[in-house]
Amino acid sequence: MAIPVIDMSKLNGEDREKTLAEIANGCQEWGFFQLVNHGISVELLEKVKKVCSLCYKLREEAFYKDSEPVKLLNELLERNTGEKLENVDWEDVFTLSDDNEWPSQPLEFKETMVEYRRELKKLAERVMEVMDENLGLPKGYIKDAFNGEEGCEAFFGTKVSHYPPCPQPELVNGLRAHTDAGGVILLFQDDKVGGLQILKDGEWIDVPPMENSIVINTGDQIEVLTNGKYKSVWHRVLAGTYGNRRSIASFYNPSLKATIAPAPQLILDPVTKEVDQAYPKFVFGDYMYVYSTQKFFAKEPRFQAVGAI
Ligand SMILES: O=C(O)CCC(=O)C(=O)O
Ligand SMILES: [Fe+2]
Repeated sequence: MAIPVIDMSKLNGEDREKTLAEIANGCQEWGFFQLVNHGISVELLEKVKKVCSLCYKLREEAFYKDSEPVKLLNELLERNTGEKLENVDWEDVFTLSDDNEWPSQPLEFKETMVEYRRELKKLAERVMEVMDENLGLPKGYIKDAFNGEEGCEAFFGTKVSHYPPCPQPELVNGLRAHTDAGGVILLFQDDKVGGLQILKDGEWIDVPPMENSIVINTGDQIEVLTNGKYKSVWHRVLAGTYGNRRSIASFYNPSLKATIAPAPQLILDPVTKEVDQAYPKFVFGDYMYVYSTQKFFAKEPRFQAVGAI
């Protein structure tokens, strides 16, 4: 069993219907799929790998000297109780958005990542339009829902993560299991070092590295918007003894002010034709407030909690 690999260029030719169906299946049955021939140039992707790795090199010493996971793992090993670390992730991470401070080194970092984010945002919007079409929603429905009211704009963030080699990977997670809070996530994984797994039918299965592919997954807001048709899927990253795994996750999320609710077109039971709205309507900022303390727990209580606000 392997997560679907979909050739996105085929959307433009005679295989369009088949490719739409593959994406629908990826969203509905898997919640994760890999896109190849997605239109982002190899040249740009190679530059992104290079600048992110260089950037990490400048952070590496601090990771091993002062970071929370390293300190906690050392303390745990001193106590020698056989416990596992449950409250921390073995990762080095920073986030890029349109209005935060970015690393100033290496010099090509900024220009490369500006271009990368511009391209990835366009790719996210293309993927969302395919979802609109597959769901029978008007073109632009998901994007408009994420933009919210006049004057608000969807949030596009990019999280640059490294999972450095860990001396005791059985005692700590690279990233603890969770579902993503937001909308559509586009992940540019390491070429060689694996570790990402998704929970499928009760089993953890690998999302294998695939050079220059982009992994797509959907978050809790797509689950709400689709009234549960496209479920957000649990995933985690295992720590490893060898290799430093790089992964660059870009999140296309609603504006914090956007109101999110199941699409009216998707709340009718196909058989009884009765209204069956399985999720509440809420403001995304309220959801993030709940998520900030409940990220690594089951999502259903989050929907309940935000519905009660
Ligand atoms: O690093 C990865 O491959 C996954 C990252 C992730 O799941 C997240 O940032 O939410
Ligand atoms: Fe995630």
